[in-house]
Amino acid sequence: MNTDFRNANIVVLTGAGISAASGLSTFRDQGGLWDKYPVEDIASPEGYRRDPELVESFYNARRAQLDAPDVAPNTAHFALAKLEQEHQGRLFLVTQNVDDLHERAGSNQILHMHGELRKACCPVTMQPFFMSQPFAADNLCQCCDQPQRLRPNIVWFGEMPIGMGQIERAITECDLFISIGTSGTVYPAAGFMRLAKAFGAKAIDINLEPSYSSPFDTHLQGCATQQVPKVVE
Ligand code: BV8
Repeated sequence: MNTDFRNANIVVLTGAGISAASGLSTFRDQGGLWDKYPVEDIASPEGYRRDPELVESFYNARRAQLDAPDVAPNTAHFALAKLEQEHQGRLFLVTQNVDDLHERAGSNQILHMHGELRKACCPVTMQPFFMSQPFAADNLCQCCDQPQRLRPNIVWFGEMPIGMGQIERAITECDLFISIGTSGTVYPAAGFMRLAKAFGAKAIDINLEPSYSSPFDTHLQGCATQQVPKVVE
């Protein structure tokens, strides 16, 4: 890490692009998830109410993909785990991703603001917990008098992302904001860079292409597996 930032408070925001090299589809690239599935039917509470089986099959398929032998953390995930080691307590990693590749690379302090594929939650309590079996009509919660159909622990459009207070505090206190592999189209995550800059942080964007119209201080254009290790070393 550049000597200027050795003692800095750093916030890293990751999106689907950091997991692309691990074989997980992004959303809005050519052939991405939203090319194959209508987002309003899949990633919204209304879509889930309309057709829970469709939504369950979408998330069951993505959960199964996480266990595929060729899906593993890549050098960008490992570089961030190394950065966490070096920046004990001063690195805040917030991810829009619902995969577990940051964990599998060794990162510990991770906030999944859009939820996690490997977790389910009761639609009443919204309490998340790890679940290995697939989502299905007879897969019911045990916490309610009237057992409820367990739903994916995923933040859908129109639902409040997880940990917003914690995220905003970290961003307003950081000296360096690094965005990796996100198109910057989904709020509130898409507004984090502006918030960081408003509080005086430097902002770096790592992306295959410039993802935001607004001015990052630095654009490192290229694959995350190449660019992230360079920033961290
Ligand atoms: C909320 C489910 C409020 C998880 C997802 C009008 C204007 C502004 C905002 C809105 C609006 N209308 C509605 C809104 C709000 C809405 C929103 O932002 N809509 C957008 C589309 C306009 N947001 C919400 O609804 C959020 N909630 O606002 O709640 C609220 C307040 C109080 C009380 C209640 C509610 C909820 C947002 C979360 C939605 N869930 N998905 C899942 O299934 O995985 S969104 C989905 O997009 C994923 O979560 C994903 O993480 C997220 C962002 O996508 P990216 O990660 O950026 O992926 P993408 O494919 O887009 O881009 C990949 C990038 O990587 C590209 O730039 C590519 O170039 C790059 N790349 C590719 N390969 C590589 C690479 N880079 C480097 N290396 C590579 N190898």
